[in-house]
Amino acid sequence: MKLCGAELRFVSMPLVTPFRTSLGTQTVRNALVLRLETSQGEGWAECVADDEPDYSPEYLTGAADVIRRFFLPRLLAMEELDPAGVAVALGGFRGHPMAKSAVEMAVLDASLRAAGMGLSAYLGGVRRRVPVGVSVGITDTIDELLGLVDKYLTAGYLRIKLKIEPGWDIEPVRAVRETFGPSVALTVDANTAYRQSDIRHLRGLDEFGLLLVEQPFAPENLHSHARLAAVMETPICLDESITSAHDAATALRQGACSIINIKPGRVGGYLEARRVHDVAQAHGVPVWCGGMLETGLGRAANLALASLPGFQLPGDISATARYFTEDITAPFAVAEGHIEVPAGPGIGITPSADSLDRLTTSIERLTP
Ligand code: SMG
Ligand code: MG
Repeated sequence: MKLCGAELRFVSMPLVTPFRTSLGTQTVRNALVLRLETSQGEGWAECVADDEPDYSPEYLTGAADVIRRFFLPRLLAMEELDPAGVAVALGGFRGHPMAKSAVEMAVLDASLRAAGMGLSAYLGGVRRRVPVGVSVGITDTIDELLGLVDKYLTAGYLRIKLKIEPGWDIEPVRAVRETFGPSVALTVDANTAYRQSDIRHLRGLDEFGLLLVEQPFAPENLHSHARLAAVMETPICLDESITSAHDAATALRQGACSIINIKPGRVGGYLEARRVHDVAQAHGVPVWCGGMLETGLGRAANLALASLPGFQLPGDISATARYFTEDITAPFAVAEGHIEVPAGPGIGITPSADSLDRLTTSIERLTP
């Protein structure tokens, strides 16, 4: 396969409600959509970087820049391009996993579309539909939080994840537990908001029977996660800390986590995500698919990833309507707590031209 050209597009999608985490409040999802033109047809992808470098060091316009300035010129110069070759060709460029993941995803889509194979089958998926959960942001009041959780449980979500930060942890978790009972699968995600000196406080979460506590400490701080894991009954799950299969092996060896949140963008692509899954499987550790408020493109590909056997917990792959009134693709809906894995070739979905045009704020074309 030869790469012939590319189109980089920014789209802007307002959120149905603001999404607040310990990192800040988001009211719009600006996304970078990539369309590759190859000798065998086109491939689509999105880059999941945020506007600002807060969740990770990457940010959206920076990702677009590294893609246009370094990644695409290198790939456009290659005679033979295949999905596994993308990470190899871009290996000399350090960092930028979300930008690399977007490029690899578009090459995967083009190549699998040409081969008539779906991403789930290619990765080794074993499920036609996957169990899903929902991530609930920090709210102004406990009442507001209870209203949201009630709405999502009624919609059928199989797991509720509460965003926490110092000052918004024990009380909201207690209120949700007391209101909805012990059978609700409940987790919390701190997005690195705590310090090692908070270990005693965090142990206070043990009484609520949570499935896991996600990323309480800084990404590079495996040591504090291991200290917490040693004294807490609730399993520790890492998100921001795991940027490769190698990281996953290191974290597991150090006892820093016993569950892993896999996000393809964070680890540099779907192929590395598969390797993180394999490392976890080899350790008998469950994984689940994280979310970055993806458009339908990333949502489709994440559903394929979550169809692998090691994805044993519901993912942050919610219905389109949880975030957007209009998406660039057809919407995904939840039925009985599950979303169907797209069955078509490649990532199994393409943008709808009308919606894509309506939501696009800028377009740029690249040729050899
Ligand atoms: O796509 O449903 C989604 C978002 C899920 O909470 C979610 N993602 O740390 O797991 C996480 C966050 C990262 C994005 S908000 C900064
Ligand atoms: Mg997280």
